[in-house]
Amino acid sequence: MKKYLLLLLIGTHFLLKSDAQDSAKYLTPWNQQWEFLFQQSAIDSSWLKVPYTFNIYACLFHNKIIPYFYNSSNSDSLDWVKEKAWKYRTAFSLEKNISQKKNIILHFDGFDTYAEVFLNDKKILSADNFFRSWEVDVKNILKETDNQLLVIFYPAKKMGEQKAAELPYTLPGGEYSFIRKPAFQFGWDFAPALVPCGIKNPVQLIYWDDFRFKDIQIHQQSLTDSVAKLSAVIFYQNNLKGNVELRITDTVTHQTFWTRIIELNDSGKTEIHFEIKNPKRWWCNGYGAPYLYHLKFDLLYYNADTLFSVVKNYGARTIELIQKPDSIGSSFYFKLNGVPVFIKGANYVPIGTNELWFNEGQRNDYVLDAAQAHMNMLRVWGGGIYQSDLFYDRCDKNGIMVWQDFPFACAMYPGDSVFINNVNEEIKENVLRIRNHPSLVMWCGNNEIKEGWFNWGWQKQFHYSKSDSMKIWNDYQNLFEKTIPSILKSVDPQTPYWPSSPSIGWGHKESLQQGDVHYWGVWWGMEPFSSYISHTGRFVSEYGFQSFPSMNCLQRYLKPKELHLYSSALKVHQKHQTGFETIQTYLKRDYDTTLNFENYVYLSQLLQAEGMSTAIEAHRRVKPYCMGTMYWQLNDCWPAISWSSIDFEGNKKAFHYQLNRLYNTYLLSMVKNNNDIECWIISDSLKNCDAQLQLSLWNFSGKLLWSKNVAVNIPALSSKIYFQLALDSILKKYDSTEIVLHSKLIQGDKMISSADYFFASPKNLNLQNPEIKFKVTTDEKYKMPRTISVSCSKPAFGVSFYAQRNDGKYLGFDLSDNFFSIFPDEYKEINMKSMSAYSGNGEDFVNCKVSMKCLNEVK
Ligand code: BMA
Repeated sequence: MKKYLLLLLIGTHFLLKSDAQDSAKYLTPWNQQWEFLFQQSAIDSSWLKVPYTFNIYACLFHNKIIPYFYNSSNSDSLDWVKEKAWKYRTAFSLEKNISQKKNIILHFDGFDTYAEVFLNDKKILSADNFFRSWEVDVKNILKETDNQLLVIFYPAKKMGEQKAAELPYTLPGGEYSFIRKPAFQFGWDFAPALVPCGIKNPVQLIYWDDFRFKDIQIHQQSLTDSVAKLSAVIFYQNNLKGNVELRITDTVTHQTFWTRIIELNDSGKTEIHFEIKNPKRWWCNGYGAPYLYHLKFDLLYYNADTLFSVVKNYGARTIELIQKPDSIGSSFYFKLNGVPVFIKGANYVPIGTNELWFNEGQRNDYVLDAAQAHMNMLRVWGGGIYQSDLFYDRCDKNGIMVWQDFPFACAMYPGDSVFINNVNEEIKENVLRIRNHPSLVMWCGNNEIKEGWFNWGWQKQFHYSKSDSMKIWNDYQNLFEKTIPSILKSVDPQTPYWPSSPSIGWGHKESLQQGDVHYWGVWWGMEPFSSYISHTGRFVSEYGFQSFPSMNCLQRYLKPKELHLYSSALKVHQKHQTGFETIQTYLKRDYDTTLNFENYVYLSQLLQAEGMSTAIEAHRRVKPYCMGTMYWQLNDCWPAISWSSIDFEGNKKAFHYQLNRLYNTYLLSMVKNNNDIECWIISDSLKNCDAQLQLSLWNFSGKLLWSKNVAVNIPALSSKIYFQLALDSILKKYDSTEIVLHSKLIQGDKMISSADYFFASPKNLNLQNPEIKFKVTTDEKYKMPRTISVSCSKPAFGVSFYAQRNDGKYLGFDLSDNFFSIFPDEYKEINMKSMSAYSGNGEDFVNCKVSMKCLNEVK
């Protein structure tokens, strides 16, 4: 240590003692007057105030020019917004300490999408990619006062159309194929076609004299139980000559990993190597703690002034995607730290059609919701975006692994050099940004393009000649099988790459024998839920079923008179062409359908939960044949009737509450196989476990007809049948419409799983009034419901609680459990985890009414 200090003094004595570190000034709508130009007619225009975001729809709404774009059918009448060019401007002065700096740049962390930027009437930038950031040296353009910054956005749709017209053939995807902008913004089967423009993140003026820190990339060279060998590449801009001291410490344990002299150079890049002894591993949720090292890098020079100080998280883990040929096809599973992990997850879509730039942190924390539902992976879907740093940080912290699609979906893309170069830059920038996160476990080229090319009839639909076809497919291969893998090879060689999800369309039997599959036989194919059982696949990365969002969500965005099944405004929020009919067809198979709107909303959620339970239980039962299940879709990008398990307001649907059972480490699953009811237990635990399997047969009048206790020894990481019951033996004695088989798995005095088996479809069950008693206790301080205790006299199903204001408006909330079944020998206490007011008014909670619905009453 002493030796290094001495060297440091000698080596750096000629450095100027100045404030060499870089600093930044933000030009945000909060600290700066920003305006946008609203041109009503050729002669009538005015500059209006930009609110908290530059998003053009939000700007127009806040200036009372358009109604709220998510409400009623408003999104349908806003096409004019995307046809226009929009201008934004601000003026700023420079404090002395900035204007005298040797270097000043403007850093733009993203434009949506085609932007021209002018500073003091001089064009400084043309941007053409939503997914990139940009920097411009403005030192010689800036003045001390009254700097004018102007950004003009050109309509992306028109830009796309122009580029499409230059090709001799049509590409599926239309204009969005040509534009590096999130595809779903152009309209999807869960998203409206609101095509926004705007500055994505706050503009920064960055200034420095001699040294600017840019980034640190940590590479794990090797990992064993005794040592993690790491390298760190530091990127910077530098005018300093000589040596400086670099320290690497952990901000939590205060352990020092490195203190050395390094030499700054003109190439702007220095690589160092260091080690962590006996590293603690980063594990995914359910398999261990997601341990993170918080590595603080301090770069100091001789007088101990700091050139930069930055903290980077590092998680010690290895990841492999194993595809090994076997007697059926080939495996598809992830090994984390050498352990095969059964993936339980969901597909993640952008959290707003307009991306709520700036305030993501204040929105619902979906990553936490995923972790609490025992998930271990999210797939960031290719029709959306590369997520924000906040998202990956949350995944690192919660042990949620990330399967990241590159943003290409359901279309063919051009292959010209301008497009490919643009994509090249985009991919390099984003891979470098995301790859340091231990949660990142897979890059995937695109969503459903290979499936589309071979199965969706594009060749016929767009009348491709043989040579068109060859050219388009070559462009595909060039991008997803050559360009992207070669970038990854140089900047992120350790993360697995999968060119297209899925590899084979669900109509082919091979899709169930190798690779990942998007199984849409249910919903798109209208097959019964039971076909999930015969179509399990090796890794099911998409499957899903729609339901209505909560009444709380519906009431927020639709007027009371629009809340009925034939409402045209409601239809606007259903973006799947035959969505309503599909829900109704499946509902009729199993339930008495109703015209009562609130009951319909409720039944649609039970139906979704039933379908998804059938799928997830089937996927888990056949492990390790199948090693992953990721339903479509976790969240919504606007108030929609969609496949999501959490609605746009953050309310969990019946299905999401069910995940607590379905994705738990232990799962009890009862399924009919010929004349038997098989009782399976699936374990994702790394340890063996002794437990009691308790089975009981009830009739709907609340009488216990039969019961049995079985001692079970459940091996680690297993799926097995522990009990079989002959159907005949039960149906000879009892009427199938009068009974239910209830099972519980008990470890010690804790119930670790439970399941119900019905002998007839819900609509044929003679359910009775369960005489539910519930008692609500109120929080003394906030006067809001705190716990609900529940008991019943007869078996009750789909028991669901609601909180309403005095005027009937539903409040949003998160309960510890909801939509559950309860039996006469059980007592349940559920907790209010959080509540959201209807009108931002805490008064809403005070004395709100708690009500209950259950299937017994609704059917
Ligand atoms: C999947 C997705 C999306 C779509 C969803 C529901 O295959 O990749 O394209 O929204 O189906 O149809």
